[in-house]
Formats: sequence, structure tokens, C-alpha cells
Amino acid sequence: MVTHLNLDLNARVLQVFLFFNKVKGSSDSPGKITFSFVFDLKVGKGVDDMAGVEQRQNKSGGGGKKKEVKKETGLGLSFTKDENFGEWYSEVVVNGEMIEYYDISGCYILRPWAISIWEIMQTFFDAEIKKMKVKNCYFPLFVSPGVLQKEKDHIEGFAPEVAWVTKSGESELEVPIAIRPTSETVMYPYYSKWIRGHRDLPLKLNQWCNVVRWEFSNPTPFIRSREFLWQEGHTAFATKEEADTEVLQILELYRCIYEEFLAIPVTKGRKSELETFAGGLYTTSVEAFIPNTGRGIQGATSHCLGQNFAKMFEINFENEKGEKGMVWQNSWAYSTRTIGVMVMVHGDDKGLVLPPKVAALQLIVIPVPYKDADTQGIFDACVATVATLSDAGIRAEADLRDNYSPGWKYSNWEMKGVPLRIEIGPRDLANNQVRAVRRDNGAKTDISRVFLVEQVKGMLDKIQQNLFDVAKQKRDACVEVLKTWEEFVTALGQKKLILAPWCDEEDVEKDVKARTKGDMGAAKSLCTPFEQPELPEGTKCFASGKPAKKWTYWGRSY
Ligand code: 87F
Repeated sequence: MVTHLNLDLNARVLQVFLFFNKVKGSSDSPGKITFSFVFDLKVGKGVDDMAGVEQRQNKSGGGGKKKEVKKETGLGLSFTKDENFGEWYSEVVVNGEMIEYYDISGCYILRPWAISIWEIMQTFFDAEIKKMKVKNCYFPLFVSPGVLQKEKDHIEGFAPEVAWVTKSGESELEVPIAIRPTSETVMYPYYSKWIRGHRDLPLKLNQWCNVVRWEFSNPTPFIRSREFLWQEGHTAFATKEEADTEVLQILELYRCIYEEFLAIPVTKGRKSELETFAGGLYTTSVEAFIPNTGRGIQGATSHCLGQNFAKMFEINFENEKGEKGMVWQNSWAYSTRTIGVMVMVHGDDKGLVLPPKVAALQLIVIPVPYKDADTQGIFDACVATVATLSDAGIRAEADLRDNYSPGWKYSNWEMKGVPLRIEIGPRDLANNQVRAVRRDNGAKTDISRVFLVEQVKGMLDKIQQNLFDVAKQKRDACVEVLKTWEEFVTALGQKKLILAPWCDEEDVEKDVKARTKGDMGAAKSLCTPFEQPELPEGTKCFASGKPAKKWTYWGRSY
């Protein structure tokens, strides 16, 4: 069902389009805007996806699909995290002003509140990889079909997700052009050209960009969207040892983003053969877990590609002795999915909960003037408090809007997840103090303005730590160490994160998938953690009964 809002929007888009066409037709004078390049998007083998568009229109329109039971919680959200996680999530990302739904299924507008989090992580990661001598670059969004299909193994399973441009204006393009889903095949022909001798190595490039993957399964803001932002690093070395070392250095940076910035516990490990990037040698990842849904989620990946792509793209070099060799390559990425994991892990029934390290605004100051109070004095104290904190490097602002009550402002900033709120009322003014309220646990503390900066800094650190500790405790409570198939099936039904001894055979993993197929999706291996518990001699694989080789995490996943 198409809603009024969407009809309006579609009509408007058409109008703007016609306007541009008219401008184009009416005059050829230089400087006039023309808009003659119109995309006709075909996906994979030409599947029409209008059903998906409609599905999302219903979501964004406000009139389409009726919300099941619109329950009043009195907290600004109509669903609780425990009762209906999916609806809760959709509502939190919109009401928290991170996302706006868009009229194309699986595409979302990232609002400043989300982008500022992305930028903070980007600033950290960009500086770290620059210390490792990685250089930024930018390759085109469009890929020619020949290049895209050059590495067949790699593209085979992914082909249905590739989006193609087939038209410009009314005319069919002679050769359709793909939109990058990842850039191996875009970049490596040039690695072949740029790398000649050992002095050209290592070549370490990264790009911050968007990619498009035309997903067909249930799109979710940040977690599974058809266009997303990421960084993709692509490096080439003379030796495997250098490549191996970098894989782990990058993985450590990803752990740092999750654990130190987003306060989300992750497990570092290696992917199974079935889950390894096709065309690569081995894949490592950081894995997070969402207790509410009982699903694992891949946080970021760092691949060693070995020499497979070097072979395909002829990326050769001559060493010091004049001998020919092939480069060893890595590729690694993290994306805006990080933000979705953060919302899922920390958010609560009042909305977003942002870890101080990534919050655009770490602290909001709210005046609480009573009827006969010295309103000007309170406002001045708010402004002065913000100035003091800002000078100390704390991201603080005052909400001095006079058309909202203090109570409304509290809820509003709670919804947006600001880690710390400072209230200043007449009594605080008289006592030269402020009242601080933590977003994570609601704790209230009166702070003397004399010790403001130290106290606030201490509280922000405590919030950051507490968010991590609580998340880790919840995650750990979901871990089930088990050894038999019966226990596995039971644990899966209880939304557990399963650690089980495994024979490490691909067919056995395929079998696990087949045997757990159902409405909720099949179980699969998440990773084999680098930190391995002891595996006693004679331990059997939980799924095949063959001798176990390692402990591996299993579960349903995003
Ligand atoms: C979808 C369509 C086409 C994932 C795809 O992880 C190709 C692909 O190659 C594809 N979805 N992948 C794997 C991406 C591998 C790799 N690329 C660079 C990374 C890290 C950064």
C-alpha cells in the first residue's frame, strides 16, 4: 500500500526530474544545469525488486503497515527492547535522530548524529593506519563487467548482489556498468601496473567510500543496508610474513574500535573454510553478540588474500637478486555496521545510549528554573559550565530553548543517548553546585562547581567502563560451552552463543547448517577464537563425533 506521504514524495521526485529535463531542453546556454544521466538500475541477473521498495515505503510512510500494538510506555518509545526488539531498534534509530527512512528499500539517510560517531571512529582509525604507512586514495565507483568478472571464484557467489547501470537517459548503455560492491577487482589491475620491483613494496592503500550490495534479505539500518560506508584497505607485500603481521595489526585496531570506543566486547578469531572470503587465503574477524536476539554479528574482517589475486591480476615484482615473485596481499574493512551494533548492545527503553568516547555530545546542560527563581542567573551558570567543560576538551552544550520544559528536554536527550546530563536549578545555583545524571544507570550526583572538570571527566570514564562491563557480563552470560549435538540444539533454542569442540571439516559445517535450517535461519560457525581453552585428548566434535581439532564459536548470526 502506498501512503499519502510517499505519493507526495514520488510526485515531487518526478516534478524535479521533469524540471531538469525542461531546463535541458529549453536552452543550451553555458552554465545551465542539465540532468541527462539517469540511472536504470538492474540487479544481479535482472531481478525486479519492487516488492522490497513497497515494503520499506510502508515502513517510512506512517500510514502503510499498521504497527502491531502501539503501546504507550510513557517513555517516548512504543516498543520495549525485550518485548519487540526489531520494532524497538527501528524506532530508536529514527527517534534518536540517527536515521531517516528513505523511499528505496534498504537505503537510509544517515543524519548528523550518526555521522559524527562515524567521524570519531574514522579519525582514530585513519591516524592509526597512517602510522602504519598506509596511504589514502580513491578509486571510481563504477566497474566494467570484464574487470568485475576477472576473478571468477571471488565474484561467483556474490553476483546476485551486484547492481548495474544499464541506461543513460532513454538509451541503453552499450556495455552495462557495475557499481562497486568491494574494490579488489577495481584496484588490482593498477597494483599490477604500479608494482614492478621490490622497491615498490609494500604498497598500502586505503579508501573511505560507499559500496552497494543489493541485499535481498530483510534490510536493517546500519546492520544490513544496500549502500553503506566503510574503509577498505588493500595492501601488497613481498613476503607472507609481512602480510600475516599486518592482518593481526589491523584486527587489533578493529578490536580497539569495538572495545575501547564503542564499549562492545568482541572475540578475535579465524573464520572457518566455509566462511572465508572466496579468493582469499584466510579470514580473521572480530565477532560481537546481540544477547536480545541471540545472534552473533561479524564486526569487521581482516583477510590475508595470499597470492590468489596476484596470480589473476599478474601482480609481480623482481626481488633484490633479480628473481621474479608474486606479491602477498591483504584486504580489510569495517563499516557503518559498527554503529548498529552499538545501538543494539547499549540502547534501552529510553532510547540510544552512547559511549562517551564516540558521542558527538558527551554532556548536555539543562537549566531548571522554577517560577520565582533567578532565571538569568541559572542560564548564566549553564553557559559558564559549558565554557569550562569545553575548554577542558569535553564535548558539552547547553539546551537553553525556552519552548520546552526541563522534563521534555531530559527525555529528548535520553532518547539521543547523551552520556551525562547536568541540571542547574535555584538550589544548585545557591550552593555553587550542579546535579549530574548518568544516562547509563540514572545515578544522580551533586558536584561542586569547584571540582567540575575532574569530576565530569571521572564520570565519563566510569560510564565508558560501565557500558563495556555490563555488555561483557551480558554477553558472557549467553556463552554456553558444550560438547554434544543434543546440548547444541537446546542451547540454540535458548539464544546462546555456543563454544563447542569441532573437527574443522567443511562438510560438517554444511551439515550443521542443513540440520538447523528453519524460520530463524541456520546456525553457522562464527569464528575459532585465537584464545583457545584447553582441548583434552580424545575430545569429540559436537556435530560429527570425529576427533575435535579446536574450540569454535557457533550460533545464529546477522
Ligand atoms: C558482494 C558482491 C560482490 C562481499 C560482495 O571483506 C562482491 C562481494 O567480494 C565481495 N560481498 N564480498 C567480500 C568482500 C571482501 C573484502 N573486500 C575488501 C573485505 C574487506 C575489504
